[in-house]
Order: sequence, then structure tokens, then C-alpha cells
Amino acid sequence: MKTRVTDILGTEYPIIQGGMAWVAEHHLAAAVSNAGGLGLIGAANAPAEVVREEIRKVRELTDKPFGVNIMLISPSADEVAQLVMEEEVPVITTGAGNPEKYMKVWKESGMKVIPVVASVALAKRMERYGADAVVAEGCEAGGHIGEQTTMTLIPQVADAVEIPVIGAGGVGDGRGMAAMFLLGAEGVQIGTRFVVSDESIVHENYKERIVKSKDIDSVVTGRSTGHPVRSLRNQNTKEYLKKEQEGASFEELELLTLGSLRRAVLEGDTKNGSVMAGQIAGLIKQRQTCKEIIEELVKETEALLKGAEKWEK
Ligand code: FMN
Repeated sequence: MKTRVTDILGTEYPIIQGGMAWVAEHHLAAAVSNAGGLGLIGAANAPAEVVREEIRKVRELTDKPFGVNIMLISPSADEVAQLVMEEEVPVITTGAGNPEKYMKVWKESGMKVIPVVASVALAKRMERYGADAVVAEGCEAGGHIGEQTTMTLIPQVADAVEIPVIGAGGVGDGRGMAAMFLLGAEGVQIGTRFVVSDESIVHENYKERIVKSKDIDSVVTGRSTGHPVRSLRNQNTKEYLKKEQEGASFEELELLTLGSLRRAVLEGDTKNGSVMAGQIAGLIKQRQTCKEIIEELVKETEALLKGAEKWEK
């Protein structure tokens, strides 16, 4: 399946595995890249040396292209921005902000740069600064989100920029992926479905929570702080939302989120931890390898798009 996105990434399929904090480590990234997609290491708040180790471990497991997602609000962002150049990482994606200050040096070092955006304005700005593509992420997604839905965001971004758009937020099967193409995307980024893949190191309790979830099980916390996050409803989100309603301060709310994703991902505390997942969680019922997921997605998408000629550029 070839689009401008596969040309940029050097992959077989235009499918990126989201750079998920704590989840997107070397096993998952390598499995996705080996299956023909683009696996990402999620640098999140990790110190630069930990990210360097992860990059080296991916390289031991695959010779295919992979990338690193840099969370721009991380205290290590500057150091990680430097080390991805030293390590000659083929693709960089960025989350939680505007990567403008790094774009020039990243581009000069030959890396492909793909910022994640949640608005037309940021997409256009990123194009001006030399981005190779953008991931446009709708608020159906798991983790930190913007305001626009995938349905409304993707076609507006696709009309506003010349560079390829990769759609994210709510893709669970070939219907979702085909819909992204029809909305104007030339690739997809998927998070939640890869969380439950066999190669994902996420605790069994977390995977089970996703597989057993229903359509209405995700909630958004943190709107009052300006940093909304989508995760599956539990004791942690209940307490957070109650405190938000009571007008708790940012510091007080932070206490509830500190270490909460790590607790859920590594320790399996799905009650008091943060079980980040998107609205599509309710659709995900199967446990599969990354290869099975990707092959199924591609097969379904190709079948659905037969006759819809506009998608392939
Ligand atoms: N996106 C980022 O850019 N940086 C992150 O650190 C990050 N962490 C995430 C952690 C989890 C557990 C999940 C589910 C998502 C995270 N995301 C992050 C968003 C994903 O990269 C991806 O864009 C999103 O999951 C796509 O929507 P979907 O979950 O509906 O597939």
C-alpha cells in the first residue's frame, strides 16, 4: 500500500504506531516496524540516556525504519532533541506543543519530522517550518487531546496544507483507516489498538480493561487545567473529576496524576492508575500480534477502498 507517507517513512504501509508514554518501548516499536509499519519509541518524560538505550535496543531487533516521539513539555526535551540527531533516528514525531525551535537543525540533519497537531493553524505553521507531514489527531484519541474530532479535523487540515496528513484518533479497524483516507489522510497513526498487541509490555490488567470496555467507557479529565487527557473511567478519574468540579488547584490535581500511567502500565493498577485509551477501545476485542493487526487493517482497508480512487496519490 503506497502513499506519499510510505515514501517519506520508507515503510511498506502508511501506518504509524503512536509514541505512547511508558507503552511505546523497543519491543513494541520493533514489532510494528518489522510488520511493515513505523514503530515509535515514546520518549515522554524519560531522561535522555534512557531514550538512547531504547533507540539502540530497537536497532538490535529491527533493521527497518523507526522513530522517536518527543513530548515537548518533558524536562528532557532539549537533550532528547539533541540525541535523536546524534543517533541518526530516521523519523521524529512531536507531541504536546510546537517543535519550531528544533525544526531547522532536525531538517538539516536529514531526519523526517512529523509534528502531531490538533488544529489547522498549527498544521500550517509546521508546514512553513519544513515539516515533512503532520499527524492530525482528533479528540477520540487516548492520552493528551485537543478539541476537534477526527471527522472534522482531518479534512480541514488536508485542505489547508500541501504536505501529507496522517490521521489519528479513533482508528480501530479497516473501516476507520479507510474513513481516514476518504477524509483526506494518506496514512494513519494508531495507539489504543497497539496497546493490546501481544508484543506490548503493558500489564495484563490494562489490556483486559481495554478488551472488556464499552463504547462509553472513556472520560476526559484535566479540562480545567488546559491539559485534557482521555482515559478509561475508574477510581482515579472519578476522584479527579470530583476534585475538578470542586475547583481544586492545578497542584492538587497533579498529585492524582503523578506516576499514575506508570502504575497502570507496569503494575497493572487499573483502579488508581491512569488507563489511557481512546474512544475506540470498545471496538477492540481481539488479542493479536502487531503483524496480524497490520495485515488485517491493510486487507480490510484495501477492500473498502476499492473503487474509491481518490485516496492514492
Ligand atoms: N501521543 C504523544 O504524542 N505522546 C505521548 O507520550 C502519548 N502517550 C500516549 C499514551 C497512551 C497510553 C495512549 C493510548 C496514547 C498516547 N498518545 C501519545 C497518543 C498516541 O500516540 C496516538 O496518537 C493516539 O493513541 C491515537 O488515537 P487512538 O488511541 O484512538 O488510536
